[in-house]
Amino acid sequence: MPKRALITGITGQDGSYLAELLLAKGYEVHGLIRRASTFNTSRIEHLYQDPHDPQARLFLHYGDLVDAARLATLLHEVAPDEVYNLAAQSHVRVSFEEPEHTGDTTGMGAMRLLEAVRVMGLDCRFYQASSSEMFGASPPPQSEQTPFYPPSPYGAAKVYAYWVTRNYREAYGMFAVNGILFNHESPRRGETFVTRKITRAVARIKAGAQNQLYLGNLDAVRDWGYAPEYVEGMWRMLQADEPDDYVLATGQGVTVREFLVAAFEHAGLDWQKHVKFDDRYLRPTEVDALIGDASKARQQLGWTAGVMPGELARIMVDADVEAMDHEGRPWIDAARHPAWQSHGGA
Ligand code: NDP
Ligand code: GDR
Repeated sequence: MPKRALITGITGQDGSYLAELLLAKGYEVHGLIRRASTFNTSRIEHLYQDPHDPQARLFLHYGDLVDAARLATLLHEVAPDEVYNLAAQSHVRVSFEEPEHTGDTTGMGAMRLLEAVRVMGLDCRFYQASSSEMFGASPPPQSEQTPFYPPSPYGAAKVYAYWVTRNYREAYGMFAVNGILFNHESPRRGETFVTRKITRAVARIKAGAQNQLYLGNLDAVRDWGYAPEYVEGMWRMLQADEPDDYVLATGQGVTVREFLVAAFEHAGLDWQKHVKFDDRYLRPTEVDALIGDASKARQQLGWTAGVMPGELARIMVDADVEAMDHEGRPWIDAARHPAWQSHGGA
């Protein structure tokens, strides 16, 4: 019998890479998706299999982390060996605008899923997508021992989810782990996170489809790794002999400005001619520096990051330039549409 995994957030950046990884390992993969009025499965379209096909190993199910009853019925139906809780309202600045929704999905959502596993009496392993944002103002390097000081409603919700995951491990003996992941990016990164916003703008500026790029704080330091490597780390955490919590990071910190320079230079552009400041992209409280110490994951899981931030910037620019070449004018026209522009930045 193949192992069976349930992934919440399968339509997101990490969910799509994790689904790929687990399918390649022979798993049967079940994903929770939200009903939307338009298709929201573009990141996993290439993995789609007709469920009528007897060989199909990817199955999608409607549901939402705010709907506890649905989580219970779905777990009963799927009976997974491994559950990966990747779903969240994951944008830090948006969490200041939608603090209650963020708390409900990013924080309470994890508890609802853990509780559904418990009441259904399932013997399965549980991964919680915890975040370096939980460290907030605690100075780098941050490790599993660093105290949390969450600087946003998103960070506070993730701290709740972290502790409730540990509590279910300690109270009920569940194999429940926290992966405390530092920023990780890819060509599939959401367009409103700063790395992708930059690399996408570079491609559009190069193609003449855009001239200016508006950004907020360029001095923040982040530890940016490559998402496909991080989902491998998630899987390794669930294969360990004992449940435990692990930091995944590159250990290298760079400023937003340094990432920006690397991305523009890779495309032969001068960033100073195109980048402008806009205070709407500032946060009420900012995290100055996140640089992770992933020694524990290296020693106990044999996991290390291979792609460092400079190479990551080049990978992402190349992918956006290529996508721009393929998509051509209809894409440019869509991007000029006023409705798109009003949703184009966060
Ligand atoms: P994305 O924002 O790309 O994906 C989030 C996913 O969650 C999407 O599939 C989204 O669905 C889904 N989702 C949102 N709200 C709900 C809900 N109420 N019910 C069900 N599904 C929901 O995030 P990433 O892939 O980048 O990150 C994955 C997880 O890891 C997140 O929990 C994030 O907070 C955390 N994390 C991410 C890091 C990073 O650098 N990427 C670092 C540390 C932690 P839809 O497509 O319908 O919007
Ligand atoms: P972050 O990522 O908040 O670290 O959360 P984001 O890319 O949003 O911001 C990184 C840094 O860049 C600065 N910045 C801007 N950010 C955005 N989004 N847009 C801008 O225009 C801009 N200008 C400057 C920010 O102020 C910040 O300092 C990500 C998410 O994936 C979380 O879900 C995850 O938990 C953490 O990483 C680890």
